[in-house]
Amino acid sequence: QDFSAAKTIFITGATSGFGAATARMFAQNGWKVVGTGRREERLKELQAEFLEGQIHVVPMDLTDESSIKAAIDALPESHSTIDCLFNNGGLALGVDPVPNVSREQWRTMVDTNIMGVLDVTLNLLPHLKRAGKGASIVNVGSIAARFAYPGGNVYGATKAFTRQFSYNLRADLAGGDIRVTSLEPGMAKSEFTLVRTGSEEANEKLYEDVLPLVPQDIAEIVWFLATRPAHVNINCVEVMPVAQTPSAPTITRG
Ligand code: NDP
Ligand code: 8X3
Repeated sequence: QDFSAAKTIFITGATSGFGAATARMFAQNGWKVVGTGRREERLKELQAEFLEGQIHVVPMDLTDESSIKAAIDALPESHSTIDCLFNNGGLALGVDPVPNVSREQWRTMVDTNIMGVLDVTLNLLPHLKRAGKGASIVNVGSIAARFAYPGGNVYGATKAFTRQFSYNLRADLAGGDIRVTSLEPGMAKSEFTLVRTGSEEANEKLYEDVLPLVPQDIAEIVWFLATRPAHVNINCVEVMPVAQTPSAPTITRG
């Protein structure tokens, strides 16, 4: 098959969860995909599921600017015009409230969820500009940016950064072709809680007796966003499973 006229999505965190589901959905619909993440084996598995020339994979560490630059500089010509950037890779570490926290975990969240998104965005802008009308950036925030909960401390704050950066970036790009969306999911089943807690048991417990969002739900939203007519910018999408609600702030008595 000839993919020369196909559009291309660049995905951070394509090795798991939302990123992996989005990579598959776009590839199934004829797009070319650039899949990135640290786990090379998983990237190769993803690539092998599709036709030769459709998926370009490259290991990339969001906490390392030189790794980001190297991955983007080495994009093959076939995958170097980027129609959609899915800034998805990220993580939470720790569930305990302040002060029972680890400065190292805080630093990793800031480096990954904030600096990683900034470095990828800045380095990919020329490639998005080349795509012209209809190009888009989808940044993954979280409901944790707006709804506080104990233990959400730095994770939620990094996602509040993502949300405001999305809006500010749109202001800076005004008059150009690139759209920007802040996509803010609630509870979803992926490796997120396993990474956050390091515990299979905690992971199982969180999803007990509840129907969370699944990565495919997010992939479908990214597809919708990336395929709107070029003059339409959806600023923000907040999505939760029906089992979750934006509840009232809690009150502590006594
Ligand atoms: P997963 O843990 O399943 O996937 C996270 C992805 O991020 C992996 O592909 C991982 O790749 C990548 N990643 C993490 N750290 C780095 C790094 N240093 N360098 C490169 N890639 C990295 O979780 P989700 O799919 O759920 O998470 C995707 C995004 O969605 C995250 O930003 C998360 O904060 C956000 N989110 C998740 C929600 C949920 O309930 N699941 C709800 C709201 C938002 P690798 O380890 O191979 O590097
Ligand atoms: C993940 C959603 O509420 O578990 O971003 O932190 S939450």
